[in-house]
Order: sequence, then structure tokens, then C-alpha cells
Amino acid sequence: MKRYSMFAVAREAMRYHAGWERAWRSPEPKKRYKVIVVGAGGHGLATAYYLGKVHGITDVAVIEKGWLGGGNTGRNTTIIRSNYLQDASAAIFDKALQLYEGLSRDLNYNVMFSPRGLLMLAQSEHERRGYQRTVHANGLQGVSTQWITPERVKELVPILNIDGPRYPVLGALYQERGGTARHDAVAWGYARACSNMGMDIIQQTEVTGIRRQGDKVAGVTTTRGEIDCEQLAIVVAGHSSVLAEMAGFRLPIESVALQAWVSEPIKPAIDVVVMANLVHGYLSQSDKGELVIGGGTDGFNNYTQRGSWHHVEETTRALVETFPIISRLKMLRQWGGIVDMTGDRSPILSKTPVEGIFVNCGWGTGGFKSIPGSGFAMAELIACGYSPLAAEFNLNRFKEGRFIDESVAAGVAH
Ligand code: FAD
Ligand code: PYC
Repeated sequence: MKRYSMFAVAREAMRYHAGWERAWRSPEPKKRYKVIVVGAGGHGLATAYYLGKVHGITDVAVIEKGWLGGGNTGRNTTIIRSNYLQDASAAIFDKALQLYEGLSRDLNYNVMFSPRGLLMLAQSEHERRGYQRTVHANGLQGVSTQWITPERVKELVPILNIDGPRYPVLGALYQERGGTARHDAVAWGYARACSNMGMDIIQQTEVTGIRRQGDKVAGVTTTRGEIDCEQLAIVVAGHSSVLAEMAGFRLPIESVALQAWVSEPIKPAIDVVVMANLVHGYLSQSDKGELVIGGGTDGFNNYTQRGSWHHVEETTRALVETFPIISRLKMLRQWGGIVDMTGDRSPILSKTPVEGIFVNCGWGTGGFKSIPGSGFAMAELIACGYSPLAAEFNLNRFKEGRFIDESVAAGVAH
């Protein structure tokens, strides 16, 4: 595979871009692989990538029922931060942020990582105390965050009304290293790197069954036939329970729709990311100029990939007091994804009751930011049988009551 570089861009500009090669191959599936990863979202592709890069395991297939990155990875609002409360979460989310900081260079693919800064507004006394507590916890964890005053918030976000009668801004939890990245580029960059290592990315192929020999995995049944494997990683977000059922065990996952929408494009108005969790809304501006807006999850389980219409109105209305300019904007389009929620709003990276089967799920409303860290930890778990970053997120925690409660830090997930 030819490396992307300034010279390559210049060369192709001179010949009508006719010389670019395909970013990844689309091979026929083989009969057998050492590792099969189900799901070519960010987490599945990152798992495959670090299996190859860190552990030298390249006899890997990533099987995707649609197109790669077409699940939640291509549907999220791209917020990246590591300001979580619990130590285990801070460790994996900050590992992800550190990897994001060098990801474009590592993958030789521009993922447009933009560490523009992230604010979580405190709009009640209780929230103020909660976020100050998080700043102190982050200090102990070595994660850089700070508490900032309402005046500093106003300096950073001039379009923000800090004196709202219902929701005055009392300050904010600020992470300067937080920001955004181009979500499909993250999937495409990992896919290209995996393909380059000789791994097979098999799109438009649904896993319809999981075959076992006793307590051990034997392979999968797909819409293109049976494929054997020694190890199987289930990394399918909102469809995790469906795949677990195929393998013969249950997961504590609920699937719900989460949606987002964008306004018409406007001139640059806000160059940080703002989350207003009290009113359940958040906002940033895309490179195209659209305001990217989202709110909470649907209040009932479903697989619709749409989201309930009333959320658009409720969230936009709630944000208007804090961001008055929204009232004069037209909303352009809306979309949804199916998120995989656990009771403690923390992920599952774990072995399962079936030998050779691993699950990576439960990232819920907040798993875009964790893709590199999650892939790194999951690859280590598969290759070595243990990963320090994944250890606390095993399935046994639900039996033993060792919950890693992040329902507040998850922002939109409560
Ligand atoms: P996915 O990207 O969904 O990939 C799973 C893949 O598995 C899919 O491509 C699917 O087609 C495939 N699959 C399923 N079943 C099968 C099968 N039987 N056979 C083969 N393939 C199968 N997180 C953040 O950190 N920041 C945000 O700002 C943010 N905003 C969000 C906004 C919205 C509207 C949504 C929906 C989510 C948001 N998230 C955010 C959450 C984030 O998008 C997800 O946690 C993350 O993308 C999950 O990635 P994944 O790789 O696990 O899943
Ligand atoms: O986890 O930061 C997050 C998030 C923002 C919007 C959706 N999820």
C-alpha cells in the first residue's frame, strides 16, 4: 500500500486523482481464521488493528453485515473526552485520548482529530459540586481537567447566555485536551491499516449463527457460508444481546435509540464543545458550519435507528435559553443509532462463558471517544488472556455487584 503524504496529494492533483488505490481490499472469506471479529465499527476495527500491530496476530477477519463504519461509529456526534469519575474509566478513556492524539500519524490517515476543548456546564448547585468532585478525582488519576468560572466560560463561548433565569451557568468542568475527530475517518483509517496488514474485512455479510464444540467456539455461520475460528470477538454495540443469544449466553444490555441533528451551516460561532447535561443537550460546530446537536436516549428499548421525534423539539427548546442563537436557526437533518446500555453505564470487555468468545460492548452513548483505548485493551485480552485496562470491565461485576457507576459522567446516558 502506498503511503499518503503531501507529495502523493501533489502528484495526484497533477493527474486528475486517477492514481489513488483502493483504501482496503474486499476479499472472499477464507474457510478459517485464527480470530474473527464480528462488527466493523470503530471498536471492532481497532481491536483487529492492535491485534496485528501490538501482538503480531494478522490471521484475522472482520465481518460486517452492512458497510464498515455504518453503525454508531458513523452516526455519533464525535465528542472525545476523558473526564470520567471512576479510576477504571479514567484509565481506559485517557489511554484512548492519548492514542487519538497520535492516531493520524500512527495510521497514516488524517482522522481530523481536533482537541478544541470541552466544557460540561454546571447549571445547578448540585451539578457544580459534582463536577468539582470530578476535577479532584481526575487530579488524583493524572487526567488533566479544571474547574472554570462563569466569566471564563463566557470568554470561551461568547454565544452562551450565562445569566439564564432558569439555568444560570455556575461554572464548568473544562478539559482542554478534549474535542472531536471525523468519525468515518477513524473507521476508514483503521480499516485501511488492517487491510494493509493482510487482514480480511468482509462487508455485506451477516453473522446469523455461532457454532460451538461443547463449551468452546468453533466458528460462525454467515450469509456467505460457514467460517471457522479459534477465537471470536463480538463487537456489535446495539446488537450485542442478539449475538450473545446465538452463542448461548445472556448479556445485561438494553438497546435503545439515540439521535442527533444538525442545523443549517452558519459562520464560525463556537470553537469548543459544550455539554449542558442538566437540560440534556450538547452542541459543537462542524467543519462545514452546521451546529451539531444531541440530547438523551429514547425512554424505551428499540432497534429502530431513528429516535423519537419529540426529543428534537424538547432538546432544542431546552438549549435555547443557554444558546439563544439557536432559536433563529433552521434544523437541516436528523439521524439515529442503536446504543448498548449497561446498568452502570460502563462498558463490558470480557471473556464469556464460552471458551474463545470475547465481548466488547456496553459503550452506550459514549463509545466513540474510547475506540483506540478499547481496541488496544480488547486486543490484549484476546492475545494474552488478560488486560489491565479491561480487567475491571468484566462480566462478573454484574454478579458480584462491583458496579463502575458512570451514569453522571456519561452525560446523555442517564
Ligand atoms: P458500531 O459502530 O455500531 O459497530 C457495530 C457494527 O456491528 C455495526 O456496523 C453493525 O452493522 C455490525 N453488526 C451488528 N450485528 C451484526 C451481525 N449479526 N453480523 C455482522 N455485523 C453485525 N460516543 C462518544 O464518545 N461521543 C459522542 O459524541 C457520541 N455521540 C453519539 C451520538 C449518537 C446519535 C449515537 C447513536 C451514539 C453516540 N456515541 C457517542 C456513542 C458511539 O457512537 C458508540 O458508542 C460507538 O460508535 C460504538 O462503536 P462500535 O464499534 O461498538 O459499534
Ligand atoms: O459521551 O461525551 C459523550 C457524548 C456526547 C454526546 C453523546 N455522547
